[in-house]
Amino acid sequence: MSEFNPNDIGVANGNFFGLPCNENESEIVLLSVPWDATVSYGTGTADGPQAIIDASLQVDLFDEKVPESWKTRAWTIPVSEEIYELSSRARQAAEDVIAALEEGAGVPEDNVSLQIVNNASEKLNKYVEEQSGKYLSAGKLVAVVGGEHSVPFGLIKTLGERYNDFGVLHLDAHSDTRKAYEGFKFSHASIMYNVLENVPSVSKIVQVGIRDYCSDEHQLIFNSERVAPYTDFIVNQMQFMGRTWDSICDEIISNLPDNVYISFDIDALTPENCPNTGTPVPGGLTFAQADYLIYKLSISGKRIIGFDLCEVAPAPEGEWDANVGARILYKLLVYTAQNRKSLIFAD
Ligand SMILES: [Mn+2]
Repeated sequence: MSEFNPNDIGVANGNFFGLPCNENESEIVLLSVPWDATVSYGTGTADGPQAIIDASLQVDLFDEKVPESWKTRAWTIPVSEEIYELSSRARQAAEDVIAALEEGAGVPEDNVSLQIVNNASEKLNKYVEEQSGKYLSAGKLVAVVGGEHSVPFGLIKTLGERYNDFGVLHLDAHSDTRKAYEGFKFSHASIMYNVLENVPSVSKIVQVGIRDYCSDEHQLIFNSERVAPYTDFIVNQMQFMGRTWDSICDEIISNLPDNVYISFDIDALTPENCPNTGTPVPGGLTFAQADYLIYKLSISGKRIIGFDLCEVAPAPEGEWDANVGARILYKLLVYTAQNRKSLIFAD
């Protein structure tokens, strides 16, 4: 710590942002989950965590609202090769399933390829649950970096066993409340459906930015007392009629209980911020709006208990997606550190 100069360029020490913190010293652990087994459109999110680590070394560690942010006690669990390979194998099976569906053929539940994908997803969930449980038991805060949006399920489920009541602030272009999309039980498009079904301690999911979802999802999110939908249209309408983003953020946050988990799908942002993500959609939040919403939550008096960042897909020809992803991740990390106070190294 004493030799670390936050004004220098980041050092590739395996940690996100090259932060000077080891496993023992850490109070936040970042769990990379290189997984894109069930993506329906563009692949590549399995390479997200490593690309964000690489891009994160270019992020300036100073944040005007969290001046000591470079002292955040965050350590990064090394990216698991085993999970990356399991994802690649499951992805091949998933392509067989998607091809059959696109030809109009039905895919029964006992289809071999479908079972390979669903079994792989169960294994992944177990891995994330085990890692989360290990570090939560050690008193640390756990955050997941995906990978596609199915990956934080194990963390949210594990938090559900430790908290009686918490909310999810869900930023996304999609509602992700489909039941077993394309037959994949743990699809990226089903993460919030699976949370509602399997994690009863989640009393409220507040969705922001959603603008591409189906009629069944509309029925569910507008009729469930456990969901507060702030669709992109609703939020834009408020602004067009003169509401400020500041007051909309306050309203969004007021729907959440005291303990809050943040689930950030990068496609919540406008597509120029994530051109290579799996399913980019026009519209969405600007970087500044998303930053301000998370910041406001962090100073709202509510307690952030974990977070994820998913669906960042690096482009073969440039690092823009990973660059934006790294900056969102840094905001999530340092605002959480400030929110939890004890997470900063004392001088
Ligand atoms: Mn999503």
